Order: sequence, then structure tokens, then C-alpha cells
Amino acid sequence: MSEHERPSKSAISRRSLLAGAAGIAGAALAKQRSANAEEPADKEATQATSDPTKVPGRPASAVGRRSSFEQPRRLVSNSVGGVSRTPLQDLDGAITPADLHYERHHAGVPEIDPATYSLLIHGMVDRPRMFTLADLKRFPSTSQTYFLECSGNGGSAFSGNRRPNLTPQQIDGLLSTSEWTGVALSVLFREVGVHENATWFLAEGMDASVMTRSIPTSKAWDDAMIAYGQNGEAIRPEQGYPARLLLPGWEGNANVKWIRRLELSDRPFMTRWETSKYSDPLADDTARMFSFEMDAKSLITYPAYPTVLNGPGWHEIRGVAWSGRGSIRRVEVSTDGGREWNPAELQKTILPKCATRFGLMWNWNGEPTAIMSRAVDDTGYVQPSVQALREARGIGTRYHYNSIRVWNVGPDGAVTFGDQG
Ligand SMILES: Nc1nc2c(c(=O)[nH]1)N[C@H]1C(S)=C(S)[C@@H](COP(=O)(O)O)O[C@H]1N2
Ligand SMILES: [Mo]
Repeated sequence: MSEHERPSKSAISRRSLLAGAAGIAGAALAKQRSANAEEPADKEATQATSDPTKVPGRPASAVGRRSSFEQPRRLVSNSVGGVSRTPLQDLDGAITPADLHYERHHAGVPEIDPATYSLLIHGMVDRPRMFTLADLKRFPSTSQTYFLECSGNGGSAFSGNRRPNLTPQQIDGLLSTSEWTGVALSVLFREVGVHENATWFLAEGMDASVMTRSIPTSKAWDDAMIAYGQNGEAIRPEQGYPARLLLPGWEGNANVKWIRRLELSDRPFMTRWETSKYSDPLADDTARMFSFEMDAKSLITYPAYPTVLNGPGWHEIRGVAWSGRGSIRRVEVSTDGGREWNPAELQKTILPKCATRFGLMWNWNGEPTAIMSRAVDDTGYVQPSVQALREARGIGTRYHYNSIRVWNVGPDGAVTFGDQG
């Protein structure tokens, strides 16, 4: 039940009847929403029809809109240029609505005319070629559901200046999932005749940041695609309209948006985006380079800050898990600070390199505790503790923070982002 909803007799009696789960969860969710909404609620339309069986409703419309009682919002950071985060705590299922997909762009969102757009593929190829958008669409298309995550996601869970009043959106909101439609890069590479000894290619964007990354050609022969569709329609400008490189399971940055050029080579190009940035400093003064794969990770999205559990009893712990290496095999949840781990239910269908929702019914006894989740993927990789991650990478690392996230539950039911160490 949303807090905007008019209390009616039946709602009140339903609420008192269900002294447990639904009413409480609803109230907590409503609280969370209002705490996260950056923009004021859409006032004009929040008037409910008093008896919808007596008055005809709105006519059909060319473009639909959300219920005015639902106000999910991306969280736009003004301190760092070009970041907005997905409201993970407001969403169910695997797919992120396209208008809530997270954004990360280093020089704004360009407006590109699809009629003049082209993609050049050249370098170590037999037949260098420019492809218009229409050309790309003449090849067989493929639609696949994949998550996309910025490798800087979750920095606040790792760094020393962690705060207890962080929401799932603030912690890990640089994660979204879409069904992407496009052409397999292997098809285009065969079309231009990529040389056998071409082991890398440069991907270049046509925005003002002219993002350039070196990608191993093996990813193209595997599952890379040039995507022009997102959740059934043209890809959004924020996601790279009219086309982007999509590297399933690999760090967001390498998924170059507004893609205009691919250059085949026998070595990486060592661009500034993979030397000064997007390489991970290690404790021994070396750095991990080309750390493309996103390691398995999970996050409880309910209950989470700023939810206040309305008393002991049954609550469904819910969250999302994903792995850049394959499918989620298992998610384990602890409700006693990490002593015991219980297998969560995974929502079907479990797809590789795609968000998987999990849930576990929990009978809270009213005592303060800590809850957390741990993902295991089908390579057997287990999401590490923050201590294990710090030991492996050092404390100065800047990317790939996939450690276990901990939520504290206070005696009053208040949930806060816990001490990860
Ligand atoms: N051309 C271009 N591609 C880009 C970027 C950019 O600034 N310009 N940002 C990168 C980063 S850091 C990330 S995390 C992803 C974000 O993709 P999204 O905005 O569709 O979520 O795009 C990547 N591709
Ligand atoms: Mo990113």
C-alpha cells in the first residue's frame, strides 16, 4: 500500500488483519520511496478515482505512463559528472525499465541523427567498411538479456568512509539489466574478414569524451554485439543511441556507447581510459590491467536502509545477484551476522550474465542482528568478504568492489548499512 493511497475501511481492516507481512512491507517501501525521490512527487495526477466502477477511466493513449502513485527515480549525482543510479529497491524482476537504467557518461549525452550515423571497421581486416544503421539492421538480429555494471559500482561499500545511511541505490545503483537487440559482432567481423592474428580491437565512441578501449578479439567471437535496441525499442540516447558496443558481463566502461569505429590490431592500444583509469592499483604497487569480467555479486534490496521493520515476524528478504562469468548457481543468506547461511530461492529463468532475483522468508525474532547475502556462480566462484577482497587487492583499488554487503537490523527494526569489515 502506498502512502498516497486513500485509507478506506477495507484497507484499514486488511492492514490490522495482516498485522504481519504485507502491510508492513508496503509501509516500509513507501517510506523508502519518499526518502529516495529526488524530484517532488507528481502532484497533478495523484488524485485517485473515488469509485472506478462508476466513472469511465482515461481514454487510450499513444504513449503510456506509470501510475501516478509510483515515483521511481534515478539518483543523479551532481558531484561527479554524468552519473545516475538505478533505484534497485523500487524494482522487481530482472529487467530495468529503460528510463531507469543507470547512466555513466564522461562528456554528456550526445544527440545523434541515425540517418548520418555510421560504424567504421578497419585495421587488420581484408575489407574495411563503413556500416550505416540501416546496414547493421540488415544482418540477422539477436536479442539477449544482460546486466551492465560500472566497475566503480559499490565503492562506498569498500572505502573507509562508509556511512550507515546509504540505500541500495546509493551503494550499488550503477547496475541495470536490459534486453539488448543488435547484431553479433562476430557477424560483422566475418563480413570484413578479420585477420587471424588480429587479437585486439579498439572501440571508439563519438561523444565528446571520445571514449576508446582495447578489447580482445576473442570477446567478439564469443558474445559481443553491436546493440541498437533496448527492452523492445530503440536504445535510449543515455545508453548510446543509435548503437553501442555490448560486452556481456564485462565492466561497463568497455561497453563503448555511440560506437563509431572499431580498429583491428595485434596488440592493445593502451589508451588513457585503460592506463590512467580502469586499471586497478594493487597493494604491491603493480596494477591489474584489462580486468574486464565483473565478479559474482549480490545485494539485499529489501529490507535495506531506510526501511524500518514494523515488528518481529515473517519478512521476505529480497535481492539481486549477478555474475559476469556466467549464471548464478546459488545465493546464500545469513540472518545472524554470517554464522549460518541458508539457500535463497532463485527466481526463474536464470540467465547467464543477467540479474537473478532471490528471496528468503525470514522470521525475525526482534533481536538486533546483521543480514547479508553471498552469491555463487556456475564457475564455483564465491562472493568474498570485504576482508578477503582487501587482502587480495589492497585498500587502494578503485574498481570491482564485489564484496558481501551487510545490513544491520536494530532493536527497533531500523535497517542501516552495516560494518562491512
Ligand atoms: N562513448 C562513451 N561510452 C561509454 C562511456 C562514455 O562516457 N562515453 N561511459 C562508459 C562507462 S564508465 C559506463 S559504466 C557505461 C555506462 O553505460 P550506461 O550509461 O548505458 O549505463 O558506458 C561506458 N561507455
Ligand atoms: Mo563506468
